[in-house]
Amino acid sequence: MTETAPTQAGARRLFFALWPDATTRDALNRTGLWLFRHWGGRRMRADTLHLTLSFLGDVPAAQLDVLLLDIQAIAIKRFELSFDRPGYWLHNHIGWLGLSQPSAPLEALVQALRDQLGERAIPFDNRPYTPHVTLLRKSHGGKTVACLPVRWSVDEFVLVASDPQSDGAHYEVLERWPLPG
Ligand code: 2AM
Repeated sequence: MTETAPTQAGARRLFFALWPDATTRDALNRTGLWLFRHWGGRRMRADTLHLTLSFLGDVPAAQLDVLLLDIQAIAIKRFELSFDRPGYWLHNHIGWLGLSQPSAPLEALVQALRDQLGERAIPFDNRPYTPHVTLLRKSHGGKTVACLPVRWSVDEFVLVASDPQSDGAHYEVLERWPLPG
């Protein structure tokens, strides 16, 4: 998706996400290099790699306070994901890594977040959820590529602010919610 400057004064561009630990980030980054060799484009910086759970867009400061204070822990136990499916979208030239099998705990986590946002009348992008880690932008894509799966142990979700800059978006993790063990 295209990053543009927030439209409202004091608003911040926010999204909920899974943020990888160093080992997972390195594995994702290596897959990004592998896909880049096949499909070209611009690699995402390693420090920006993430899985979006719910994209909110520009959120006014007052609603950010509601998010920080009011979003409740979610009673979904820690779980594992296997990112084993590379893909390319023609419409936005993104190369990504996703899941070949749906993940019930991931879908439950996304739904629980959507429920909490709905209860608080906080708008979010409610299109069907397609889990993917963006690895390449402005890519030309190409023939199907096989990748080593990247395992991701999910033990928390985070709220992130996106700050568009000339070298791409910079992200700041604003808050973390651990999942029960
Ligand atoms: P993308 O990587 O497929 O562009 C920050 O922009 C994060 O929110 C990215 O992971 C981005 O997905 C995701 N996102 C989802 N919907 C978006 C939208 N409508 N505009 C911008 N980013 C969006």
